[in-house]
Amino acid sequence: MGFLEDMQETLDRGVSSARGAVSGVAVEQLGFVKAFARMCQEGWLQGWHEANGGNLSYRMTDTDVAASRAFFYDTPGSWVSMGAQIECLAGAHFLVTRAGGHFRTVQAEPGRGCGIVEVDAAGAAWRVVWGLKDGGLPTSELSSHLMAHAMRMAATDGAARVVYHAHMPNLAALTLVVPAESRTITRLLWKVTTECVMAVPTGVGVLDTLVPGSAELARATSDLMKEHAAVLWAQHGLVTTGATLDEAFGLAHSLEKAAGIYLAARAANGGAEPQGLLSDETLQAIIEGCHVPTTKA
Ligand code: 2HA
Ligand code: ZN
Repeated sequence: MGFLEDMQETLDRGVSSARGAVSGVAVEQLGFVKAFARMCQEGWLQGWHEANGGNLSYRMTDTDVAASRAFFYDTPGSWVSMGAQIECLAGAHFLVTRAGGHFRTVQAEPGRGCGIVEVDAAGAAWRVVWGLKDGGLPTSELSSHLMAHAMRMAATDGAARVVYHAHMPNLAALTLVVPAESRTITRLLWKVTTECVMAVPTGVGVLDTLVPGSAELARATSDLMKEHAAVLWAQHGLVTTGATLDEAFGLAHSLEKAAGIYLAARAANGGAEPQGLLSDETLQAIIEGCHVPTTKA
């Protein structure tokens, strides 16, 4: 889209050009938006976001909201019911990826590939207030994200700000050969390297196959997030959470790497369980010796 069409779109959404001109740094240039777009790019480069696969949301700070507000649409999108009242999200603003959008293209045009949604004062509905150009909607997994945000905020005294969903090949392959069970997969990944339990001390909750975007998937994910900062969806992908974009990405990266090492070792061993997995005793020694705050061992 050229500059003039871009301008027309902005005017159509009701942001006055005069206000935009006097209000300082455009939303696309703000640090949290640049970091969000960079993470989308990094996930794409990892090979975790084919086509429209994956989604990302970030709960904005008051400072982020104050820096962006002058650029919000004069005519925001209509309120959309969340189907539930989530009081801790009342008045929150989230930067989220676009439904059907491709991570590959977010960095090139953040105002199209992502947008800001505002939650109403009751915590019961959301609307688009910036970005998602040309009538785009937030990710199809928005209800999973919002419920996950609420659960992890409660689990972390409000520290959690990021929910990240990606389609990574090794973790998906793992769910094709190992029972989709939280304790089994957590312990297996922790036993692959001495670092995994430190990188992912809350382990990984695992859900058997559920319909993408469904209320059931959202509910089951948030239930597991009482204990786990990461939840694996069998035959689908991973959801991680964190206080920062880096933390959520690092969790995802650590789990995917451990899954890759396990699968490579198993293939090299003729398909049988590798002999060198850490023993229960060694794993326990690492947890105690490194004071790892695991939620379960
Ligand atoms: O955004 O990844 O789970 C597409 C998906 C749905
Ligand atoms: Zn997905």
